[in-house]
Amino acid sequence: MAGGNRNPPVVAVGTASYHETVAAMAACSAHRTSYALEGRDRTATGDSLEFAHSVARGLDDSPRWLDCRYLYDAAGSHIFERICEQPEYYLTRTEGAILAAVGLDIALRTGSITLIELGSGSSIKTGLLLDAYCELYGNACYTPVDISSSILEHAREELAASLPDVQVAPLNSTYDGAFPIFREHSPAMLLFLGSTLGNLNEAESLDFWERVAANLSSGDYCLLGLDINEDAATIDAAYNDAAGWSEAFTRNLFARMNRELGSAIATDAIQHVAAFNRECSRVEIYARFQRAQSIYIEPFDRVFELEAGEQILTEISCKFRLEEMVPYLADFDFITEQIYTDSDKRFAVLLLERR
Ligand code: AVJ
Repeated sequence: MAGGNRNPPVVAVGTASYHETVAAMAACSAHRTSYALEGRDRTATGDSLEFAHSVARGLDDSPRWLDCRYLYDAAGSHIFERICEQPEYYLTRTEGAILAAVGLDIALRTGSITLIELGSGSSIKTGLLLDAYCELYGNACYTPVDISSSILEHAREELAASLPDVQVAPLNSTYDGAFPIFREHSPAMLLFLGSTLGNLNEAESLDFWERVAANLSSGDYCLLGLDINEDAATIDAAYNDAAGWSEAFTRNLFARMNRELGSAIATDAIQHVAAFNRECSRVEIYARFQRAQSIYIEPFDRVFELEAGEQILTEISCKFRLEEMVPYLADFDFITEQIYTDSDKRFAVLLLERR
C-alpha cells in the first residue's frame, strides 16, 4: 500500500566540505590505524567450497559474472575503505555529512533502541549516529554485521576506544545469518547504509525486502542510505578513481581466487571497466581480460578458458529515484518518515518505520 505516504518530508542538509566531514568522522570514531589482514572471512558456510561453487556458477553463465559479496575478504574490505576516502567517491563523505547533521533528529524520532547494521565495514559513519544516541540516552547498543571478521574486530576496537558507552555485539555473518536476530533485538533500527542496496539486482532486492519486512517487528525502524546522483560524469569518476583503488578492488577478487581456489590468474592483465548505464540507472563494473586467460578452480579440478578481451561482470551499483523508492518500500510495509538529503541531491538517507 503506497497510499498515505506519497510525500514524506524531505530535509536537505547543507553539504559540509570534504575536510569538515572527515574531521567530524575522525573526531567521533576511528582514527585509522592499520590492522592485520588476517582472520577467516565468512561466506555462507564459512569455507572456500561455497566460494568455488559460486565462481563456477558465474563462469558457466553467459555473459559471465561473479558474486560481488566475495569482493569483501580482509584485503578487499581494506581496499574498499580506501575507495571511500578518495575525493571522487562522493557517497561516503556525503552520507557522513548527512548523518552528522541529522543524527540527533534520528535518535530523537526513534527513541532509545538497538542499532543493527548490515555490511558495517569500518563503522566510521555509524559512529556519528551512535554518538547522537549516547548524547541523548547515555548509551547505545550496536550489532555490526559483516562477512569480514578482521574489519569487524577492527571496528569493535575503534568503537571501544572512541565511544565507550556503546555496547558492541558484532556478528560475523552474511545477511542471511543476521535476519533471525532482528526479533530478539526489537525495538531496533536496521542500518543499511552506503547505498549497499545498489549492489542487489531486482530479484535480490525483492527477496531482501521481503525478508527484512518479515523479520523486523512492527514499530521497528530502518535507516537506508541511497545514492540518488543522476550526473554521469561524477558517477563515472567515483568508480574510476585516479589513485587506482577501484581497479585494485576489482583485481583483488581474482587475487582472492588465486589465494583460495588456486586459480592462477595473471591479475596484472585485468582491466577495471566501470561506467554508468543510464537506461538501467546503474554502474556496471567489469573485469576485462587483456590477454587470453585460463581460470583454474582447484576444488573441482575445472578450467575455464577466457578469450582476450572477454569481460566478467563483477558488480552493479544501482542509482535510485526517491519517487520510485518510497512507493516500492511502502509495498513492503515500510513508511518513509523522513528523507534527509544533501544540497547537491547526490545522496539520501531515508528513515523508514515498519508498520
Ligand atoms: C558498497 C555497494 C555501495 O557500489 O558504490 C564502490 C561498492 N564498488 N566502488 C558502491 C563499490 C566499487 C559500493 N557499495
